[in-house]
Amino acid sequence: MPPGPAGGVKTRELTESVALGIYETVATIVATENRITRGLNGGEFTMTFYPVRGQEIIPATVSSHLGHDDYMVTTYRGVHDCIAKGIPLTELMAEMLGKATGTSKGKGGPMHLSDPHSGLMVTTGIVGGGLPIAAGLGLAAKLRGTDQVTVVNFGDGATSIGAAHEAANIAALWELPVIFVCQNNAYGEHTAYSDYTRTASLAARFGLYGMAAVAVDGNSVPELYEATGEAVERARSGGGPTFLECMTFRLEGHSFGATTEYVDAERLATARANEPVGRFQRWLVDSLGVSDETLAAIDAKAVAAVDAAVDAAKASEAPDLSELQTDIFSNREAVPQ
Ligand SMILES: Cc1ncc(C[n+]2csc(CCOP(=O)(O)OP(=O)(O)O)c2C)c(N)n1
Ligand SMILES: [Mg+2]
Repeated sequence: MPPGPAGGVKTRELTESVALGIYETVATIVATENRITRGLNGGEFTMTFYPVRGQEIIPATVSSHLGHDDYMVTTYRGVHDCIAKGIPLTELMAEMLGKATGTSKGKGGPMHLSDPHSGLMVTTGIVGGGLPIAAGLGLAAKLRGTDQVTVVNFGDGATSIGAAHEAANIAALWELPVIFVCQNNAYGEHTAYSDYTRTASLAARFGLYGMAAVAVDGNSVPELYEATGEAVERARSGGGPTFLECMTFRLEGHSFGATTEYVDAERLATARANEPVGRFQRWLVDSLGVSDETLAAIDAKAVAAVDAAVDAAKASEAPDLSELQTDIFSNREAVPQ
């Protein structure tokens, strides 16, 4: 990627047009999850899938401050991040369905999405593995002298992994342009937050490395918009990293088809009543005067785009067998055949 200005700097005012842009991304995320769920439930296709319900607005909002040249790193629970960063839907769906027209010719699949063209650099299934990669991307941008920002998304559980702390420490020390976005959904797989740590505040814990760190309501677009805007501005202007603990709740099981009987029923009911997409819609209507018809039109457009992307992906071929060992090693000669 050539060095140069990222070009995504926006004003921090959450205007109607910015808010509706965020809503378009949210609607696409919702339509994608609904379409995948329908396809999996009906046996139309198979894939591993990690629901993102409850976390939709976090990347949609942070990405409204980013440009194409900025980087993002995410996890297996990352379809919302991939969409928000701008991976073209047709290539995204083709990759998730293992087709040759996918971002990695169908060889990465839903757990290993990568599309450097849109800045979504890596998706990893190694919990906590994204943070050191993000620190490396941040260091690269700093050494090249660009103003590119790297956003790394990870779960609350990842903060119990050593690599996360190594990355946070070095990012703070070297003032790297990295934003650590912890999507705290209150669970690490089937383990509740309070069953794996006594840390009351992850923001407070990571702030001790010497970087700006704040907990935000991960279900509030205005709050996220302000916090993520400040973090992007700081990183872009050489002010170093930020840790954002975005508080939310996982509304589905850990993975597609998994049950939630271990989740506290009262907390789940409260979280469902406060779920971020409906809350954002109400805010758009009540605070900005956006009409229900406008939102419905955005929803319909998103559904049509996702349906078309899935249709195109389904019509694509699977990768040819000859592709099995291509694009894997940078120096294939050095690999024993
Ligand atoms: C290094 C490593 N350890 C364990 C696992 C198994 N594992 C998969 S998902 C998960 C939970 C991670 O929780 P969190 O970071 O909160 O992310 P969430 O699934 O809630 O998005 C674990 C432990 C893994 N993939 N990688
Ligand atoms: Mg979690």
